Amino acid sequence: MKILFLNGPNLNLLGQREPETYGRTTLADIESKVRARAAQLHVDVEFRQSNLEGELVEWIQMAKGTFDAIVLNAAAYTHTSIALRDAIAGIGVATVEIHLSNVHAREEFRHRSTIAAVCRGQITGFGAFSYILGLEAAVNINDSKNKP
Ligand code: CA2
Repeated sequence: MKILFLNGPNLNLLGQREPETYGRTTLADIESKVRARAAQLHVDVEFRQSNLEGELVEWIQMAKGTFDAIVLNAAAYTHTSIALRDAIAGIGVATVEIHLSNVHAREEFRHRSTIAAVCRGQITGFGAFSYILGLEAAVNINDSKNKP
């Protein structure tokens, strides 16, 4: 099984700024934690970050036929992007929406997600552990799909 982790704008700054909201863990630290758990679960992961909406759209499109699931922290594009929503809806690859912070406990504009309805579910508020929960959810979706 292959899982694609996609990270949206500014997540490359994790651990360097706003530690009160996002903690001190860097995206590279999170990737290491995900890789360690993925090895235990015997799944392959690919981890990418982009500040560009179009690049994220292209990565989602190319996941079809290559990856079994996507775990997506779309960052600010979560709240604005119809392009990401259309890409997810268009490929038919199970996608799990994740967030470090609890978006529902923050500003009103973060309560709305343009992608939630086309994702299999949403994991929000568990810090770096949201990525591990996203991984577990993706594996569980795939296992359920392959059960007779
Ligand atoms: O909680 C999350 O994971 C978010 O997706 C993070 C986004 C935010 O726009 C979403 O509402 C919730 C922001 C990612 C930017 O992260 C930064 C990290 C350090 C310094 C500045 C930004």
